[in-house]
Amino acid sequence: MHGQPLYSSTVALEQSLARQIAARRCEVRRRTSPQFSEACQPGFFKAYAGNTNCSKCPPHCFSYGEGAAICRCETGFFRAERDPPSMACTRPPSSPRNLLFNLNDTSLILEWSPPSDTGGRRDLTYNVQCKRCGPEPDQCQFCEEELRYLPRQLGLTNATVTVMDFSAHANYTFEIESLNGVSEMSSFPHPVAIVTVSTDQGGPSLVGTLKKDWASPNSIALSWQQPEQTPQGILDYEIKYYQKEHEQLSYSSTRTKAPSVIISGLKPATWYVFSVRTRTPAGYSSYTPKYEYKTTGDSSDIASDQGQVLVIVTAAVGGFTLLVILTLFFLITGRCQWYFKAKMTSEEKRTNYQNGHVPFPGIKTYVDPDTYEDPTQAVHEFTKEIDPSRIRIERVIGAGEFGEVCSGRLRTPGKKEIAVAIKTLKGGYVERQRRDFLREASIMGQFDHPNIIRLEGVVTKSRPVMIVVEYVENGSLDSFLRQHDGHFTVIQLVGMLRGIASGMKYLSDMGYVHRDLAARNILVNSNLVCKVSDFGLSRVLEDDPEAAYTTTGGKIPIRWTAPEAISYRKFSSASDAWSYGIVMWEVMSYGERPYWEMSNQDVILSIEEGYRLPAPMGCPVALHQLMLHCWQKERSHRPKCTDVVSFLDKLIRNPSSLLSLVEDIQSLPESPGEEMDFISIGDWLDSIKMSQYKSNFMAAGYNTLDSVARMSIEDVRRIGVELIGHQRRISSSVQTLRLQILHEQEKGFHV
Ligand code: ACK
Repeated sequence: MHGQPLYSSTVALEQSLARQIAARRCEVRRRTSPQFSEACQPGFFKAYAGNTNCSKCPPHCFSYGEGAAICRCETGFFRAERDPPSMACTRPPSSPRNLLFNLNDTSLILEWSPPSDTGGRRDLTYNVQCKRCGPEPDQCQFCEEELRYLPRQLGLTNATVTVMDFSAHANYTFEIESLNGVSEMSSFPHPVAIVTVSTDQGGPSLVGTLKKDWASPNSIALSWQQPEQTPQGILDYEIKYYQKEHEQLSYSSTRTKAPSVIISGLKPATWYVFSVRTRTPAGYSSYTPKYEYKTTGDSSDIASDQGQVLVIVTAAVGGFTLLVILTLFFLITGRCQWYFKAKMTSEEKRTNYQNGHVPFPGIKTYVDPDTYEDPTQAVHEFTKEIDPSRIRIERVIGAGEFGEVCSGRLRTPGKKEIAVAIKTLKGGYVERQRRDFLREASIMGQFDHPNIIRLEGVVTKSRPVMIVVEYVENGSLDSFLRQHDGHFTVIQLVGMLRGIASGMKYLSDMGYVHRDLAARNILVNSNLVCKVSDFGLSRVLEDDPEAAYTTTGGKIPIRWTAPEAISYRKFSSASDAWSYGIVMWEVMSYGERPYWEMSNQDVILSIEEGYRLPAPMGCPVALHQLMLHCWQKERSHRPKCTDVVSFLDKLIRNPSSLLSLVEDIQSLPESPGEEMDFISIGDWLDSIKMSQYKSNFMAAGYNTLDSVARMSIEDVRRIGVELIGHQRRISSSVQTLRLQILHEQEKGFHV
């Protein structure tokens, strides 16, 4: 673990608290020490001979005789090689709990809760063992290398693993064992949780050889023969690929209905491994054997591939016109882009994918309005012009960057009048402002999803210019949650998160990267349905008061943004996943500001050092784990929106999985030691800006930090902290304190 305290409302103050602890401990040891050179009494030890003090044996250790140099561990407890003599003896953890699996078409996700007893250590890891069993229980064999595990099979630190490449019609038994630094010292078998999974999918036939048609520095085109006997018909093919040297890390996959595909977004001069399987109504086939192909390294290679591009394109599109073929040709070669930018229709622009995103055939793809030379054309294409006589403005509800935001009514002939929000462009604008204002409408107009704010239309032919969207009764999610602090059940909060994830899945499937996902940019209706809003790429960031300029010149909402997007503007659906994790945290803490009052610079440095936001008060373990998953440094390890949606669905279907709260599993060892007693409750409350409750703590008998660290949320309420926001802040700091004590315990105190 990290050698520094975890987040609290003031990390710096907590660091200073830690220093104070050490200094005070040193002083007290000096004051209370027995004669320097005396032999230690039973129950005490002195690791080094000479003028040092005798120390009390730490928990689960004993010394019977006098003059002990080390305390021995009680039966069943151990000291790992690197544990200092001052550290408590510890034991192996109990087994993982609540092991669940979720099997979908391509992967099996195993999830579990941490053991109820961590053995007093924090170096908890998990290993996965797999056996493949026949009909009889004694017909089991180890799965060997046939399966792939993400992030890995052994030494997992998070309580989840994704298993891939399993076969149809097989029974797999997975054992999850929990381990810590003393597990190997115990002669007892490692405790395991076991689950058996049947993959009873159909087994349609394999596709033929996978052939490379052409390659360029960033793309590879593949084709294959259709399976000969597929009576039920082929729904589509799934192509799995990964960079050869990253075999065990992650893979990407895409689908196509045709027996060919162009995979783009690849690195130049790099080997990739591909395999394909078919999907029929009966299920998936096995994958083909793996084929390795390399992208080309320079422009001469592309030239040699161009002829083949045309052939493939011709084959794929059949009767498409020469113009389209040439358009693709020029797009791929990068020539004459200005010409086609002006001439392309939206359908053709859909092939101009964002961030190398390869959409599934048939799924609508987002078109960047900036690819239109004349942005008004995009407005015409994606929005409906509304006659202003159909709009009745009722009242001003807020202020946007371009003008007032009003609520009102919209009449549509033959339909019921509806409530709308109307964004106006204030008078005296320049053309660039008009264009930026309407860009949001051109983006929104392409979306149609219950969790995305719906565009009704625009007014551009008269003044004021307006964007009319559905009215969402409860306004922005962040202020809504702050106003209703503590009012919702966990299931209601998870339902909101599920809606946001579903909206984000829709956006990422369309190839749209939001870049500014935050609770302030989500709107909530009267049924608590959350709708993602605020579209407009760079404009959104200019508009966002949270966005700050980075050293690379961009304006970025630091607290919500993934490290790679802050450092080198690598925005992607994976960076949106990071922001989604922050939104989860905002929701579960009822609109608390992420990283509290830490400066942006401290946030960046802390994230870089590996720190992550702790669980908000009352947060189920499963949700905090999902947040941590979204905040993985390696962006390819973060969950996809589709995984998030199905995970949240599962939680909603099994509400009992939400019962285990983070504070429940962070229990303290029996005796955390005297060390924390030397920091006053007053100092601690000052550090979290809650000094007004000092007398409440004192009156209730909480006069040491050790006793405070054992408080539950209920205790915080009971001593008279009435404001929920304050309960939450104190509870969150109690958790940090608890982690700090555990951490100090683990290190042992060396003064
Ligand atoms: O937090 P709010 O009430 O929700 O204040 C802001 C304000 O306008 C400025 O953006 C509110 N707002 C924006 N769009 C909508 C909408 N579609 N429905 C209801 N309120 C909206 C937002």
